[in-house]
Amino acid sequence: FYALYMRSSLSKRVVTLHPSPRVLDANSTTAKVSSERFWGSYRPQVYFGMKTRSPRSILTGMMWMRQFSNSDMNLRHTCEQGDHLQGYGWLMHDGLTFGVQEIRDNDFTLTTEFVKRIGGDHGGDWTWRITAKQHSSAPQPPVISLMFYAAADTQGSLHTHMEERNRLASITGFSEELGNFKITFRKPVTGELSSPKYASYNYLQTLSPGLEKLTDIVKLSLNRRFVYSPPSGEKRHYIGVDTYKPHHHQNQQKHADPRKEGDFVVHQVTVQTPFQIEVLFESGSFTNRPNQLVGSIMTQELEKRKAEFNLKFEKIFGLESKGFSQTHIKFAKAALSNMLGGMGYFYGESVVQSVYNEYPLLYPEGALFTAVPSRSFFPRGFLWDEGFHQLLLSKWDPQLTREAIGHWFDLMNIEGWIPREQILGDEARSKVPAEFIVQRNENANPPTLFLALQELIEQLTSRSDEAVSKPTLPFLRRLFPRLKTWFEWYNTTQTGPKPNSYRWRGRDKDTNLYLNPKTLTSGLDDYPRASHPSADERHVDLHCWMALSSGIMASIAQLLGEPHEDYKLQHNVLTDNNLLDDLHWSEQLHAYSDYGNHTQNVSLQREKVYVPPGQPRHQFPVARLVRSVRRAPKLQYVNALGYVSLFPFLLQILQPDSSKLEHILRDMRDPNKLWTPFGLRSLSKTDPLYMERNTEHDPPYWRGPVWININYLAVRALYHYGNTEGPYQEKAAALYKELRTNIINNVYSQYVETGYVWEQYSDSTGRGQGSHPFTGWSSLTVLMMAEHY
Ligand code: 6A9
Repeated sequence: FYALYMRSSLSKRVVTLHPSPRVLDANSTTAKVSSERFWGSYRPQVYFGMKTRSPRSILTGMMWMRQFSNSDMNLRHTCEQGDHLQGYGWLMHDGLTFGVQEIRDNDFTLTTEFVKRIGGDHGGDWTWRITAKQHSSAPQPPVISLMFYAAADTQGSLHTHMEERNRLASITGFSEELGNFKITFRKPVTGELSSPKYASYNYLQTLSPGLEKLTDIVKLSLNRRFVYSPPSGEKRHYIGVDTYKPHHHQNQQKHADPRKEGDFVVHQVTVQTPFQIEVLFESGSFTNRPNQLVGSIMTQELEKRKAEFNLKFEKIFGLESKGFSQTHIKFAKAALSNMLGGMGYFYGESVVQSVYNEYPLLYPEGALFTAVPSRSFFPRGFLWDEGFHQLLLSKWDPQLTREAIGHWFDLMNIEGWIPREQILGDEARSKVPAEFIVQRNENANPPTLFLALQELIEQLTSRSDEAVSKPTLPFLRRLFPRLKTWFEWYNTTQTGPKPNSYRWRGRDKDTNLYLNPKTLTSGLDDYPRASHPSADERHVDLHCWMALSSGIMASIAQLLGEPHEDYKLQHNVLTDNNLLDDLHWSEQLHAYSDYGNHTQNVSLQREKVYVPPGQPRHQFPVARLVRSVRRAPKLQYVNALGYVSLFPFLLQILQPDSSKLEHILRDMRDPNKLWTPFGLRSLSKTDPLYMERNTEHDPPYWRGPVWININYLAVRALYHYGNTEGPYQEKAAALYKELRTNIINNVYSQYVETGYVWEQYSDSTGRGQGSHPFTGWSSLTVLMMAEHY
């Protein structure tokens, strides 16, 4: 009985939240407490949409499609790489009051702008302005349908108000947090002062069975029976949302979960370019507004915000005074703005598992205010990405950083674990394949939030604008109990076999299938580690993360007047260069290295296997790749040269006079090893696994390509060693200039050429590859331009 009891109570631990007071008050994101940040473009997964920072917000958004084109189904809504847009993203966004986005579709460009106006008790008003212009290459001005929508997430109500037969002129509504509100759809015009353009109107009013279904509902309701007949042109049938209840509706109702249903209203306007349309949201409790935020008033407001944005950008990053060209500055503004415009507010439950659970469990519901790596491919929170994001965002708006970090720490469980990938809510879950959803509580991810905290502390002493950094101290005080537990979690669950060594848990187990079993938890996925995962391993990158973290723990504890000696002591031990050399310096490689049960003599071999009946393609022998091990593994250094071997340098653990720096700087600058004209490649050209795929279906990822987060750390470390007295100072300073220039030039020219910032860059051609737009850590290029480290 006791064993059973223990088991069931242990099995609940993984889903039990940490008991200390939350970093953020439960009402911290409400309109009352934080009206300026209530509404925002907190839906990074759609091209254009806004919501409030509430668990069940009213959602607003826009879809669009081109009429009379050859390809029928070009409905755009969620950001999809498959849409093959020429580019899209925020060109300006202050993370607070306004944003300007440009979306380049095939024959036309949509500019989507918003401005907020605070007033009343519910977060105030906002206005959207959509401007459409055809490209000069377009054979004739395209006819486009914009579909504006509002959707209630299980609570709140929406009512339609018609003008003429089928023009939805406005929506009035009510929700718990917004109170009464009104959304008005203005008619399309060519310019601010011109009269309305010819347009056709449609609308749809229905119930949505879940927020992840909005695109499908619109698609299923489309009908070709409508006629577009401009005064001076031919009549043509166009596609519109049908005003009648769509047929599928009854079917869907049968399976619908009434707890997830919500009102869903769509206003479609079909009009030829060029045009401009405004949509207004007016809050019922905002009773003394001076005027409506439309037309010339909207233009004035936009101009004012743009000017303020430009001033603030120059004040913080100083790119003009550094002599960057206007196009470079435009790029940097877009990179920052898209990270700001990529802030999301997510709400829901993770799916988690510990060794004590037979099946995954649902984590308690929670909120996450976070930046995302990529609006298209992974629009959700990733733990170690966020530390890098906040390095940039904290320069712009430290309050935003404090709130993001606060949210992450409030998701910590009683053990001190924070799930690595946050897939919260149905909308987020619908984008992730099943095998990636479950998060396991033995798995870590680099504690990069310490980097962001380090920046916040530095601002306390150096920042001239004291009002901005002052709230950091009380913030740290509230954070501290959780921070201690988080640090302790790493320090106890990720220890290695020798004293003061560390080991990532959660490596791939099925070693036959992979050339090298992956270590997703380290963040460096397929970067080569010991060929045979075992408890004998020790990982040099994790050692360095812990060395860094213990130091920042010591600083924060000291700042708060808390006991800090133990952290300091641990920091001294972990940064002891002799210990580091004992644990991780490989004389054979002349570089720092992981250690473990390892052999280099592995390869993927094509093997015929018999697939048992019941499996797809059974009874036919099929060929697949299986790992063959030609020499037995033994305990030894892994000897892979690449990002992992640089960590003692990257995180500045090495003393400036360490003779190891000589080897590191030489390997970095060697074009046959790590140096490329586009930044440092992740794995040396000389490594046997360089650009090797891990399985038939798994191309190389961290085995050659250039990644900007690690390159940022490298540039920053070079800056440090280049400004610190020592035998390698000059060498570091020279490399700093070269590496910085290479990275900036390549990320910039790829942006100009392709329209996007990318997840990684080819080490042989510099071409952007992987997911795009990727304005997560690749946007750290801005900090390299500004030389803010
Ligand atoms: C796969 C695909 C529609 C991988 O940037 C986020 C992470 C990094 O933290 C990590 O270091 N990326 C890097 O190695 C992307 C991870 C994407 C996993 C989701 C599902 C969705 O299909």
